[in-house]
Amino acid sequence: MEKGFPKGFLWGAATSAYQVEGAALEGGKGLSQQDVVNKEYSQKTGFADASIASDHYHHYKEDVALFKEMGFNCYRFSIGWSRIFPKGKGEPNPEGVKFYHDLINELKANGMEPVVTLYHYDLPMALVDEYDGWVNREVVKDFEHYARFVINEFKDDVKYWLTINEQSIIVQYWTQKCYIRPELQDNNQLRYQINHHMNLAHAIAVKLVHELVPGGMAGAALGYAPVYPLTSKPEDVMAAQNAHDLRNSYYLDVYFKGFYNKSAWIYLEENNLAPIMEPGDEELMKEGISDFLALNYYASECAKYCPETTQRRWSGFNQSGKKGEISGFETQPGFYQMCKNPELDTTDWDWAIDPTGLEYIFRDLYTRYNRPLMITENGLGAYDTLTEDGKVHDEYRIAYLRDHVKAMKKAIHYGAEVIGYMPWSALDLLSTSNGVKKRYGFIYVDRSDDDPKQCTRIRKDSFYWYQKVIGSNGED
Ligand code: BGP
Repeated sequence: MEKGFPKGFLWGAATSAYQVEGAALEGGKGLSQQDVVNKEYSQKTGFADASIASDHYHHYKEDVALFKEMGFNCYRFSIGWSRIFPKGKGEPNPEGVKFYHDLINELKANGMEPVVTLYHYDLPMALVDEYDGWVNREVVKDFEHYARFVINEFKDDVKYWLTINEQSIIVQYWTQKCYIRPELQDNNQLRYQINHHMNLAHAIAVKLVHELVPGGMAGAALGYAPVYPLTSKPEDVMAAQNAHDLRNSYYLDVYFKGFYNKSAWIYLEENNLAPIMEPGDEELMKEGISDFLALNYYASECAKYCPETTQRRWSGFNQSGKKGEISGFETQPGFYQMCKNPELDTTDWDWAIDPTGLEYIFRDLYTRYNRPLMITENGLGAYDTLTEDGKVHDEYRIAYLRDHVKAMKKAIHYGAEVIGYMPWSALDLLSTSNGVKKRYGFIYVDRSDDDPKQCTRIRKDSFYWYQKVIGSNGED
């Protein structure tokens, strides 16, 4: 008989501060780089920006009540650095600190374990203005000040800490995830320099959790996609391995071994992309080994051979929400070229739908790193529509999530230790690339154009489906 989900399994869902809170300049909050990046992007595309998002800042009690109704026993959210330190450093903002205490108290009172992300793309803009943010090593010191304050402040109520969200995706889409001055945008080495500073920040946060939180556990939330070879030709298989080393192991080896993946490092060095390290960095990375492996899994990827003469390019993305309109695939000359997997269907935004990939990575990663696993994001972005009877029939989302829950269960059956599932997203929120048009939530947020702050909450069909899944501990 197939082994089921363990008792006490963490069932919940995820959000991040700037994508859900709104109130971008209320309660003493300072601007974050996402407030600025999104404002510029929304002016170009007409998509919504982060100023209102889902107005969770004002609706958090209602939201937590809905999470409880779904049966959540955990909830992943992030703390907005610029809500705590409006200028990125200095003295904390009492109203911001109070907001997160109120939210955490509400969660605890309703039986939910908070799973807290320290950093989800939203660096205080003041630090960008002062020294170019993550580009400058100075940021590590300010991150430490922020992380020490937050971990200490919430240590009695928070056991699970996620340090930094999706470093791998930040490297790929750095001008979207960080505010980068136009004059710096041609210097691609900075992608990896930023990532190196984040690795130092990550290690510091893990150490702080170990120092300050009795029984606390810490790890990064990594955006992870297995890479399949386009064909079984050995050169394609090698290209897939190269892509796996540079896009996955480059991060995981730091989190679990404390050093950079060798082959990825050699490729970066040979191509003048490797970060500059200072004495003591490797020691620090070795001291910040993660306790668990938190993965954001949406899709698998595919790679093929490409000769050294090919032009380098970085990941493109699909902005239109019409299949096949992806703007290009990452190409690392002589190493790999990403491509479409002809075997898999995709979402409207060209993300390959692959539940088997989840079983595959869980089994592989548990064998390789032997740490508890959790999903901190997984979900289907779609143009949901509110029907005339006030309902949202998102059977496509139910199908996607059901297959991924089944895949997780199979991985558990084959021995992987999986401790939690927090799909993206608890409620509709601001997409990183498509405003509020691309939705992921179990709860529909109806933003009226006349009164955007209204943000009415409506239970989707997937809400009721997930309620049953949680109620039966994954058996439904
Ligand atoms: C992950 C991010 C989230 C989230 C999700 C969906 O990369 O951690 O913040 O937004 O992807 O992406 P998108 O909003 O671009 O559809």
